[in-house]
Amino acid sequence: MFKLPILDYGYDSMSRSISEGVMKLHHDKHHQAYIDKLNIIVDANPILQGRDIDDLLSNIDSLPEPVRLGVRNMGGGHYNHSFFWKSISPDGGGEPSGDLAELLKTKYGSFQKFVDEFTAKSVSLFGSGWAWLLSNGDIITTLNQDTPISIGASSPLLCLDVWEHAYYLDYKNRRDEYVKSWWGIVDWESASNRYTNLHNKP
Ligand code: MN3
Repeated sequence: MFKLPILDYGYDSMSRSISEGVMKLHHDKHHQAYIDKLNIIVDANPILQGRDIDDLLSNIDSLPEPVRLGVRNMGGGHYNHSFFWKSISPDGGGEPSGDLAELLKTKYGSFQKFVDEFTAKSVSLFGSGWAWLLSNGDIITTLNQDTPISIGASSPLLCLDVWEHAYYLDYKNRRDEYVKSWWGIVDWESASNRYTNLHNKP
């Protein structure tokens, strides 16, 4: 059975971008709801049992048709939110260093140009979805709870939730202000570590 990950920071520690109330609601209610619905599907389908979320989502096309959409939506919701919590930190903000900094500079010309492009894609995404930085340096968006690991994309390093539930209570319709403030809590250290670990894989 899947469980809600415990955050290693306080709900009130992101308040320069996301209020305590939204953090709590988003984690305790929205993320939990995806897990509850995923567990109902897993409970009813032995073929899904004992498998981790990466395995299920990476092999989504091989799952039985009747459960595929449920795993895609509810499993994706669990995976994406888990990744989102790891993408932010009370000590976040600033810029990456090391190899990841080099990658972004090589690919976009400068860190600021990378930020501008990620911001533009996040703000202009129509409807609900996610923006991702991948380990090849690409910026992609996914709709609803779709996830890069289901579409054979490069491993994700960082993600941003641009569903309205992520920001509406703090920013109303001003998604651009939410995205702008989010750069101040981005956990570049964990993104850099993910990038380094991928490169050092045997
Ligand atoms: Mn969300």
